Amino acid sequence: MLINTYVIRSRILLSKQLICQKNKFYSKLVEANSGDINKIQRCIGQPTHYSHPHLIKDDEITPMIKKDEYRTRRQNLMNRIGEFSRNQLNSMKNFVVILPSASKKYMSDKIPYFFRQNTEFLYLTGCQEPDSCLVLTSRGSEHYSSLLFVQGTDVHSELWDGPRICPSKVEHHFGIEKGLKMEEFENYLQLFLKSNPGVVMWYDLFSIVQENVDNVIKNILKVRSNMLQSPRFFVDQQRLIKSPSEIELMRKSCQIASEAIVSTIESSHPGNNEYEIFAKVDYECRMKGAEYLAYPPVIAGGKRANIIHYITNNQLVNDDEMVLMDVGCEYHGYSSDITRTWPIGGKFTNEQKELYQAVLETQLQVIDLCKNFCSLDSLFDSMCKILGKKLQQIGLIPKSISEDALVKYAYKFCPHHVSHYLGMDVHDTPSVTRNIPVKPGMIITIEPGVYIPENNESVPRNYRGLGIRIEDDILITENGPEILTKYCPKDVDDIEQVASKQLQ
Ligand SMILES: [Mn+2]
Repeated sequence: MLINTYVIRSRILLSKQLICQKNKFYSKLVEANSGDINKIQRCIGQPTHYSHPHLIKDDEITPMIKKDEYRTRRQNLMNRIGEFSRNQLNSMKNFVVILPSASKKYMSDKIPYFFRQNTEFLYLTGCQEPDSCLVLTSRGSEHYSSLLFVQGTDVHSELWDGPRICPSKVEHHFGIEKGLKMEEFENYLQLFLKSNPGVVMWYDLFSIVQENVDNVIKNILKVRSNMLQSPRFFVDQQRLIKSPSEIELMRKSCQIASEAIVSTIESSHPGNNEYEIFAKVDYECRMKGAEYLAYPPVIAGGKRANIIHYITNNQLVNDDEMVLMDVGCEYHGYSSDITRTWPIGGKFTNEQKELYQAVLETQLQVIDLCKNFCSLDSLFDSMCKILGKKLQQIGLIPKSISEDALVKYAYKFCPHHVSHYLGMDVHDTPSVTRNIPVKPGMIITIEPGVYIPENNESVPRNYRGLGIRIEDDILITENGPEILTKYCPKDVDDIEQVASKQLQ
């Protein structure tokens, strides 16, 4: 076929022009965009709406938590401390709250550990920068000032570790009034203390979060006699009651871990090494969006379940053994904490089933007791009584003994508490006592267990070496307990079904 060459030539010319125009347009577009991107990247050391629009909405600082919520948290903390100062310290004077961020830590020469932000600092700022410090100052009125000290930009460090925020962008990104360079921290504090004599400093001297900040405070205390108080209790009090967005994050964290555990139990089989089970649950959690596991998991086959914090996870699991797996994940700063125990071969032995049933029934009854809003300590007392009676029925505890003796016996079989608060940290808000009534908005674990060491000759041989724990995460609501880990099966039949899924 013949083709008119003129047409072809003119088409080529036309398309060349078009390409040229297009190129100019694109290069301008790229220039404009890269300018913006460079600007943004130069200023921020963590995901934002601009860099991670799939993760963070435009009014959020971290996923699902808005700038306003962080602002309210700081305001509430200042109100609580202000009220305490007036009522308990009889101090109408100004005060300053100093909350350091975590430091970068190294496992060996220039090799960093994965960074995890100090929880209190993260709770009040949403900021993921290491070696920073939040300073809140009150001048006796309702108004308080917020300052964030950051390391600031540095070409060499940023080449290795990625972008850092410029102090000038702190207000825009975190809603904190002012950003300053960390190197100005000591001077600022000295000046503030000088112009506000007798000011109370709220800083926790007993847990060193960042050595740099700690040294500054200690140096100041050598020459000044300012009163020092720890803000920890007040931050913990606040963190104890979860906000609606925190509850949603916890729901998701619990759902991810639950589903990961189901897949892991399904794929487990006799002859597995514990580390294979570890790898599977870790993989599943991350694939579902969790950043990492919330703590080193316990994957304990057979008698190793009796070592409460067994994290070696390097032994083979035999056919007739159970696996006790205590694992949770961290999802955008919120931790789940679940334990399941299952027969690796898909079917419990009679003794395993009998003990499992005792632990499960105890757990269900203790969860139900949450509707009475009793304290964690009183849940523990109830757990000992309920479990003790069940072990009496099985014949592992003598029948005719006093209630006191029964509780002591049960405690021998379950030597840990039945509950702790849960949230951003696995053992959340540890400065809050466990003898206060639970309230709506709190999240707690319920985790009874039975552990029978191999050398316990007071029980029949077939029970020796068994270890079982069942743990769920519970949100306290006005209408009673809500099990956030409900997607993780635990009934005998369900567990056997899941455990034998790939063995059939
Ligand atoms: Mn726990």
